[in-house]
Amino acid sequence: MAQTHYRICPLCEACCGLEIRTEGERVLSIRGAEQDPFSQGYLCPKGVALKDLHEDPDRLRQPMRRRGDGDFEPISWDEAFQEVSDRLLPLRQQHGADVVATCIGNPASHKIGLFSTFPQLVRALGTRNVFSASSLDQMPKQLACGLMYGHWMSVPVPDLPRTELLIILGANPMVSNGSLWTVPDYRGKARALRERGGRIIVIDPRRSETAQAADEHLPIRPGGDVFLLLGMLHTLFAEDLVRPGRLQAHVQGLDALRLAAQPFTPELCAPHCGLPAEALRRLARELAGTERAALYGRIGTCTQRFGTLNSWLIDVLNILTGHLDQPGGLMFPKAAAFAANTLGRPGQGKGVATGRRHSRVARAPEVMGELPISCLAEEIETPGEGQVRALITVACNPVLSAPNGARLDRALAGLDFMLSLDPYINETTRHADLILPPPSPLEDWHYDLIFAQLSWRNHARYSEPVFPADAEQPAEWQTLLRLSAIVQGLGVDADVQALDEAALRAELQRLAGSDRAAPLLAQLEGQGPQRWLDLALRSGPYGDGFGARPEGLSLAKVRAAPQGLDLGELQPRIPELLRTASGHIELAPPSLIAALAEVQAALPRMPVDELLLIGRRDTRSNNSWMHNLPVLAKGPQRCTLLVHPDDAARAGLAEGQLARLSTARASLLAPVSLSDGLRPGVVCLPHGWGHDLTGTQLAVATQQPGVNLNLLLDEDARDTLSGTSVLSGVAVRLAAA
Ligand SMILES: Nc1nc2c(c(=O)[nH]1)N[C@H]1C(S)=C(S)[C@@H](COP(=O)(O)OP(=O)(O)OC[C@H]3O[C@@H](n4cnc5c(=O)[nH]c(N)nc54)[C@H](O)[C@@H]3O)O[C@H]1N2
Ligand SMILES: Nc1nc2c(c(=O)[nH]1)N[C@H]1C(S)=C(S)[C@@H](COP(=O)(O)OP(=O)(O)OC[C@H]3O[C@@H](n4cnc5c(=O)[nH]c(N)nc54)[C@H](O)[C@@H]3O)O[C@H]1N2
Ligand code: SF4
Ligand SMILES: [Mo]
Repeated sequence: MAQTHYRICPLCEACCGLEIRTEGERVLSIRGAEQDPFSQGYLCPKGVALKDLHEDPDRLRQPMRRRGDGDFEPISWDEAFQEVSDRLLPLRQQHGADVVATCIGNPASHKIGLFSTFPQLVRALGTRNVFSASSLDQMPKQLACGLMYGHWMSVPVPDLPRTELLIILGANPMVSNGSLWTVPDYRGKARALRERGGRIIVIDPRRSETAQAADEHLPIRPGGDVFLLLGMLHTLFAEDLVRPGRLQAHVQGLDALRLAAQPFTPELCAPHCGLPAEALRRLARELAGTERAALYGRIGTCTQRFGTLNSWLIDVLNILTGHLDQPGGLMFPKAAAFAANTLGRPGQGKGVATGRRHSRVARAPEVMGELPISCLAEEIETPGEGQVRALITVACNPVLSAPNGARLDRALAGLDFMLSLDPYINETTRHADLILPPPSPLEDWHYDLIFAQLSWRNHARYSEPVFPADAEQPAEWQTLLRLSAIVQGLGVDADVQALDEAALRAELQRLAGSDRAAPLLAQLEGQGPQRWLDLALRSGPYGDGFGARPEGLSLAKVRAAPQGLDLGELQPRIPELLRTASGHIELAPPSLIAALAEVQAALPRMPVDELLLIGRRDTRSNNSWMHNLPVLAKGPQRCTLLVHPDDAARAGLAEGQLARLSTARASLLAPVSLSDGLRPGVVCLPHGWGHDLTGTQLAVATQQPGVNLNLLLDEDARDTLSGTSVLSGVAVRLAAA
């Protein structure tokens, strides 16, 4: 008999609610769930591809061990954990804690089991060598927000339903479906904005899909955002447009900011961002002059040399024009569970700090407990005390996703032991001695631990598994807890449920005192992260307080609404949300003000006339890992190099011809696709391709391998404040192949 299930899509930040029809073990259809209060029926082709992912014969269903000849063989879970114990523990004993590095990737942010339990493994390991995809992505935004508002996860999002002017800088939500902004059906919401008379301006080196659906497109020079933003800031002060409104009482550092902005006149900044000075002034005036407006910036502004400054300036501009924490501006979601900015004393906290440790080789500072992923290869290669000889990867594919993947690929081959938690034998995990697979997403329950904190509207949604997992298959939290137990010397057979229970009891004692811990524990529902979720929901801002507010939320209540609970539109949250030591919004964090000196030093040097490479995303891709799914892989090759006709003519290139693209790091060949939507002098290639390495098991992806853009990029190029790699605006040479 056919059954209908409601399931939140775990593949991208949009978190769409899906309606999945099944019969027996088969998926019959996947559609957007119309009644979902949050995504209202929206889905993209990747949501439909969950069926292919579930059925993919290449998706691992058993632990795999690499043999001497390089081939993988399936082994039992017991054997696998024994192998970890036999190989990891002696290395730690001999070389100390830093010998093991960990690296966690993008899908972990979509998996409560991974995200909530991985920190325990890291704590058990006690290594400073903690890496993640954050330093290829959003770290600048988190650092800037941490410094300004006091917590890494206090990131404001556009209040799209109520805005009249949306300025988008370095983001393409039409294709990416939003990032650090959970906004399913951006397209529909953007259309509604324009239909009610609002405007959208997109600032992007390429006339992206988002720019095509906007009122205006400004083709900025890649990497020029810091100059654009400083030129706008200068204008606000110069033209007396600074009006923080309600936030006036809650900001600090305005004078320092005014002083810092002084040198950056639009005339000085304009050539560096490749836009006329008048455009900078006009943008500042429009932002200041529109009652409900939001300036939103994303990955294009983060993966740059001045990524943290960009992220900071974006929020500063919103604040100074009265658009932060205001309806129609940038607002802070209030998540039902796990949001640190709803915990502890409202209005004040400890703030954030960086640089408590440094990487061994480059001396790069720790940020949010992590070192830059671009330092991983050198930490493996460089001999000496603290050298990394073992690696645990969790849901990441840095051989394709990190700069100079070729170097990392070589480094991984030299490790003494590598363990990967991953469903595929791909470009990275082919180096693993052991791969431990997750259940299929359809065999796992789901709750968005992260993205509810970044959502266009407040909500609480939980999905049950669609299918039961194989009896042998542990949930990923169980795998991680078992690994932690092994590392702690508790053996391969430790009772991980009991360990989890002990941790939960300790947390309850901390929250409620030792007398109340036991009865509260007895009230919590489920096992593992489910109980932590129940605790977070019940003690959270909408919670039932364990009976104190009977109408409030609990896990049972959220589960009883399979299509999700709507918690209403975004509400102003300042000062309650602040967790800075001062209890104010820090407009001028000293480290950021100091870093402006580097921007100033760049001003006298006029940009040279060079070709700059940027990236792009495609609806049918998800970074590096969904090219093996037939429904997404079909159709024309998408790993093409977009070239402006003028630049193509100069290089003697025509449509469809192979171009050679080179940097100091590497050179690769890609088919040219002419596009007058690019700013002249900019070429554009997607990342996540290059599936032609031997030893992977990706039957579909290898048929259309594409090329790895990251081979061209320099692993040493970073935003120094956040450790985030420079992935955009990189100078390249272009020639006919
Ligand atoms: N279909 C699909 N969706 C995805 C993903 C995917 O791979 N495929 N990946 C997911 C992930 S992990 C993330 S982090 C999000 C990212 O989501 P977004 O931040 O929306 O990322 P992109 O779509 O890459 O859009 C970045 C835009 O920045 C522009 N850009 C490049 N350089 C510059 C610059 O120097 N300045 C400015 N102003 N703009 C610049 C690019 O042309 C591009 O249009 O997408 C997520 N969603
Ligand atoms: N040049 C360039 N490089 C980029 C970017 C760019 O814009 N330009 N974008 C960057 C960004 S924003 C990001 S987030 C990174 C992403 O970097 P990564 O996280 O390294 O890359 P993904 O391609 O997302 O790889 C995800 C991995 O997780 C595995 N996986 C999928 N589902 C599960 C699961 O349920 N459990 C487990 N254990 N594993 C799973 C997949 O098989 C794959 O190996 O790439 C970055 N790299
Ligand atoms: S936009 Fe697509 S991939 Fe993202 S959550 Fe929705 S259906 Fe899934
Ligand atoms: Mo990302």
